[in-house]
Amino acid sequence: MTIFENRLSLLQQAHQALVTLTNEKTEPGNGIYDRYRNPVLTAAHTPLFWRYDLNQHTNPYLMERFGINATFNAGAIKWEGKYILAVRVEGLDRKSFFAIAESPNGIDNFKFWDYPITMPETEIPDGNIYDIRLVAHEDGWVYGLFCTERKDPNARKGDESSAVAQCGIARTKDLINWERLPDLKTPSPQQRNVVLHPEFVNGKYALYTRPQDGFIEAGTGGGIGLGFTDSMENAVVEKEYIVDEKRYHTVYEVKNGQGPAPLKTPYGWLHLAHGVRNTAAGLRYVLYMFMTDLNELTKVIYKPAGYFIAPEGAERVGDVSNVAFSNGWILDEDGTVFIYYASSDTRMHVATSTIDKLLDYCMNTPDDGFRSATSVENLNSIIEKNLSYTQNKTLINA
Ligand code: M1P
Repeated sequence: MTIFENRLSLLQQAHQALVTLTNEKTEPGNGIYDRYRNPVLTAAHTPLFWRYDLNQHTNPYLMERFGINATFNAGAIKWEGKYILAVRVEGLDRKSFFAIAESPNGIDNFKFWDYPITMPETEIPDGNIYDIRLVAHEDGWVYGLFCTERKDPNARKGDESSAVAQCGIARTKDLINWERLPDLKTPSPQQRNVVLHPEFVNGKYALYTRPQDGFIEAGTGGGIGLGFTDSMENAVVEKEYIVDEKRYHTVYEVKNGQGPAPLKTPYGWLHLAHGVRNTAAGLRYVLYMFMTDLNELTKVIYKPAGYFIAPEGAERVGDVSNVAFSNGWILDEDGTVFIYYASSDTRMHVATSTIDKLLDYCMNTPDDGFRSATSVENLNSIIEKNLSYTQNKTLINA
């Protein structure tokens, strides 16, 4: 057996075992959602025929020719009965692109389509594209809004890292052929985490934005914004209304950003977002939830205190450690919600819940009183109820 044949056989066995691995819930969980034992996608899930030249004559050592560094921050949609992720795939060269992976059940057996998405460029080519949010809008198109990053044209000589982030827009009818539209224009010098609301609002398209002063710092940007545009073919948001602001001593005190598009429920729009705080160990990204009024989209009506999902165990370590990030979820017909989140800018996971549980979580979890004393009040109220209930039960049983 040649080196090539031996390596190919080992690689194929390992890849096949990985992509067909059955996932299972980790019990007992917190009652709000279930986490799963295995990530749903890692760099090793990408097809061997992406990473290797499989011709023995041109690649006798069966070397990687196009290494993949990470698969993370995926948009999500249910499409023709399949659970679809539009994954941010990052090569060893640091460039991200999008590729579709599909699963029959949403929790395992994700397989990449043969080719990544060929995203057309605008007149000013993108340096890097990432974090796509997929939305089936009521206008009939599936939109992909993503971050397009380009070198800052005003960077001083020698500064090779300053960049400008803006919102790129593309649309499709088949997830294969994408029409690129002009980038979103807003009053903010930079934008990331822009998400299309799935319905028209007073005949306009509504967009969640995240105004930011610099490439990293949100600065005076304030929080998750909402703006309106007449058209997506020339999307212009004149004014951004801050829906959910960053705030001192919370999990979103440095910055925050809308996750996937919100889900419509009879009680309001259900939002998943990420919040960032600073620590001695660097930035920490967690997910949190809130709800907005069905008709007044800028009005937050419920917001549980603290985080919903934080990176746990092995999730805490990766290319950018201590990060949980989500830009995709899927609501099934039976009310199951598949929450796709990435850990530490490295790999994708799923957590499952239901609309009923997420509503219960949002509507019945105490909100943040912003002081230690208010947290103790919230805790005492739970303790008092539980203890009096337990004592009453003891009396009844006596
Ligand atoms: O590295 C963590 C995340 O940082 C950015 O998110 P935000 O704009 O909120 O700071 C993004 O680059 C995101 O892709 C990344 O996961």
